[in-house]
Amino acid sequence: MKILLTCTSIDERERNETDHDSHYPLGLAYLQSCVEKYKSFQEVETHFLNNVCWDECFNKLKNEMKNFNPDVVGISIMTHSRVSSFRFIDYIIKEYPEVKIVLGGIHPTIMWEQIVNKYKNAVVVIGEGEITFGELLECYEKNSPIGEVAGIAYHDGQKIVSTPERDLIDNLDILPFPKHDLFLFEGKTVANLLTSRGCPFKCNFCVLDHVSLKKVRYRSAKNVADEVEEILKMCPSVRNIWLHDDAFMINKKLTMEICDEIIKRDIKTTFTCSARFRPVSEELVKKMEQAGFNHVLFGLESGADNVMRGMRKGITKNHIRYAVSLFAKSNIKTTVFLIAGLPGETKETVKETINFVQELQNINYLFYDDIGVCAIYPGAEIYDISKESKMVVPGYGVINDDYWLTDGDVPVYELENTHKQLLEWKEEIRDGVSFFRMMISPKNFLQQRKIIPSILSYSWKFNFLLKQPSINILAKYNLVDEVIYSFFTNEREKLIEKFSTIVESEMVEEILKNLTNKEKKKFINDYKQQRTIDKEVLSEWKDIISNMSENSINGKSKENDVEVALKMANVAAKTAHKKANPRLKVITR
Ligand code: B12
Ligand code: SF4
Repeated sequence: MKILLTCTSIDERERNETDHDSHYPLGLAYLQSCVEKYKSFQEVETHFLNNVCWDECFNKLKNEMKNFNPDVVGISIMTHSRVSSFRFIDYIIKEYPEVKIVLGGIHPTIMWEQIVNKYKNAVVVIGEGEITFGELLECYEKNSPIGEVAGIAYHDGQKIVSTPERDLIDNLDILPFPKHDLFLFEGKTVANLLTSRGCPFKCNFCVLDHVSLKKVRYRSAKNVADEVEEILKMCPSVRNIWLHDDAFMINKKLTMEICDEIIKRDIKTTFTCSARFRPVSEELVKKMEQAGFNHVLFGLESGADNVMRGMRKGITKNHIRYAVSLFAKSNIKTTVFLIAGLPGETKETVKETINFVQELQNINYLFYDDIGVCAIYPGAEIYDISKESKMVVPGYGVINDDYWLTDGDVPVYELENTHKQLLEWKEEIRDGVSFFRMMISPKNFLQQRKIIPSILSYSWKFNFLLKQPSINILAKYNLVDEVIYSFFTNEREKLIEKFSTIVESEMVEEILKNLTNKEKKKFINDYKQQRTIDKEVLSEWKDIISNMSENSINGKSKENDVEVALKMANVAAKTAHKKANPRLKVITR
């Protein structure tokens, strides 16, 4: 039996990512390795076509249908790629009606009923696919009925059938490593890996609980290190391994064990991971640095208390300050993601976010270019709220489940504010926190000027944009000797202060060049006032950090983070969208 596995375009026309280091779908890589390992009678081909435009994707798949001539086509669908996937399914049904179609991934896992109703000859695999898909193929091979396979939905000719829920794979170590060689080739420098699956939280904009059921499962440190070694052996050009765990670091003990194993085996590569602000500790950050971690990406989304509480991420400003301060002492770069327009966003919360992010930037500079706008996915709490409150999608009408059968883009959360307003707030936040926006207007410069010392430290530490210009300035102002001296005398802070003043005055000169005399006068006046305000703000920020106690950060509770998360998430699920997904009823019972 021949099986073609693929994912399809996100974008119909423009998307054409040429970055050969782009991330690849580990879900499909796991499916192929499982099918090959346990079902040796299969011939499998897997394609990664999310990152090309629709024409290229479609032509490739048309050729594959003709040349490879599969018996089964498996498509992995995200909400963003549903439109192109539906078109491909229509094509298969028309041109190859005898081919079996199996659909999986986050979108069909949530919208299985709608999809099976639309495609009566397709089977949806709900949730994790490794075991379910294998059993389904076995049925196809033996020509036996599929009704005994747990975790699927299909149309039996009369009605929609959903079989009993498939248990999550508890012991991830039993899985073969994902088939990286499908996506890794000589010259590729980034590989992807998962050390765990799932997240115990339920943020109001996220849909992950439908796959993970809020249960986190971990791999052993040994198993993870074995996979890392295999990747590096298979593709020696790989320099960085990107961990795509949903909640890496949530289990401190396991994170330490993974780091220890990497260190013990003397594995020479760097790691990037997505992570939570909590729990962290000095010991953990040091260990991660030692193991080769060089970049950690956090999801903050908003810096406003109200919006953060509504999101239910289970973190407070003090957790965030603490984590950012710990990483500031390391050589690990931190990125903190933001989303404009979450529930509760107002012009005040936008300002609060800018202020808080600047406070963090002052602790350890965070680099921003673009930021996200709150999008609505089926299965997210904000989707249910939008439906109940009859949110209107421009050009469509009141949102309902039928929306996901249209060609429409993933909509943004317009229940409280218009799309135009959300885009304006996104730009306002970028003006306040993005390095690239700093010099585009006197207003932005004044807003960001207090962060200059931090930007300079970051530039030097991570060889960032300002490094070369600052070397030129050092030469111009004869500061080279002082830099060398500061290395021996521990007077780095003083030097940065002096250096920042020079850089700032160069920036001010640059701004003045483009202003009329009247504007110059106003700017000089505003600049004087801003310096006084900034002095106070910086001193407030300093006080906050020095007054942070261990209790205010980690709480007095003896519960660990996973327990706290589960409590919060269960409350959320009970009140929110358990109707939308029967799988959730199981976990909230
Ligand atoms: C790594 C990752 C990426 C990577 C790689 C994407 C990729 N093509 O795999 C990058 C960085 C490129 C990425 C980008 C985006 N991502 Co992303 N990403 C993830 C992340 C963190 C991990 C994916 C993963 O490896 N999962 C682990 C594997 C084992 O699980 P899986 O993929 O779900 O597959 C299993 C099952 O679903 C099933 N299955 C899947 N496909 C199929 C097919 C068949 C035939 C069968 C039988 C079974 C089956 O079996 C698999 C094995 O168990 C997920 C979160 C998550 N945990 O899924 C978000 C996630 C998938 N991303 C998301 C989003 C929104 C995006 C973006 C659209 C963001 C943006 N605004 O640009 C872009 C899309 C652009 C693109 N080119 O793909 C959302 C999807 C929401 C939705 N409803 O569609 C998620 C769920 C994050 C979230 N918490 O909301 N992403
Ligand atoms: S922390 Fe929130 S956004 Fe991140 S995976 Fe968990 S539920 Fe989703």
